[in-house]
Amino acid sequence: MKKILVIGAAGQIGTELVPFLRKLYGESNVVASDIRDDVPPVLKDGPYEIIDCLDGKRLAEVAKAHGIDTVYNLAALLSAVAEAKPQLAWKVNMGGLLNILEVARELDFAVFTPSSIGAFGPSSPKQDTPQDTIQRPTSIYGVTKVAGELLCDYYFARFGVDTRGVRYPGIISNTAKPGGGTTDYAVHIYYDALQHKHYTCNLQPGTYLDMMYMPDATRAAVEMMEADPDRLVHRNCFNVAAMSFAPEHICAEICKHVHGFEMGYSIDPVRQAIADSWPDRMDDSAAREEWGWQHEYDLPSMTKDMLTTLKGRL
Ligand code: AKB
Repeated sequence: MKKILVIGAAGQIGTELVPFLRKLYGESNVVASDIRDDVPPVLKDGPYEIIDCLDGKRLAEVAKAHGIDTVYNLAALLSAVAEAKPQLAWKVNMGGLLNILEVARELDFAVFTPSSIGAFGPSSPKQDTPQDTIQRPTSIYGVTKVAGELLCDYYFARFGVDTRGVRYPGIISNTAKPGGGTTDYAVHIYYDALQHKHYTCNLQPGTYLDMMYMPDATRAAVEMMEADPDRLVHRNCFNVAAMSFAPEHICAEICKHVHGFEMGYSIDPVRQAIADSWPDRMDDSAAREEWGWQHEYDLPSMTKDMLTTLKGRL
């Protein structure tokens, strides 16, 4: 049985990944952790520890105490907030990762670290962005994501640490709201549609981005960590895709369910510049070939599920 530690568990992905992992592997086998104690109560349905990813000593103590063999490293600043605090973004995204890899080398555990569509830049092909292509991101978030992919590859090649990861699109979910990303609008729009019948979008019409519904995102992480290592040519940077749309398309889909819903625009120049530098649509055939990745949700099925779930909750 696996013994898993999730670092940075109180964010958008962690609050859904932790219950998903506990269902699969057993409540007591999944330790959730974050830098603070006031976290969503669901994280405390099983073991919970306070860990600052910049404190390697504490991380090693917790990993030893629980006999951890797999770490999901979710501690990171997202793209828009990273642009406001580039030095802190480097410190957390790279410093945290380096600490985790060092402890993994010492204690021999596997590490999942998400990369992102942010690892691409304006000189990467925008359509069907290949698995292996030019990566010259122009945001600090993207710089940390490319460097993180390379660092994880290095720790595998040099020290044999079982490092793995996927390049996530924007993730849409209905439990914890995302904090400080460029793709956040595609979450907030559902809340505002139900609560106000109006949404002000901070990206321009025609801004295509890859997106994925949370149930696909959590399953991708687990399937990646369970994949047969002998089949993996790439390890730390699999493109995973599910749907690609622009703001007007998600608006039109919501309009089918929420009578009278309207969307206006007030463009955030920082987010717009980041979005313009990212792919419109990634090619994820390597993930499909090497470990059988398949998405389940598209824009219509996700929208139906998001609205039904949120209606019950709001
Ligand atoms: C962000 O917008 O920063 C993230 C991402 C795509 O990595 N959601």
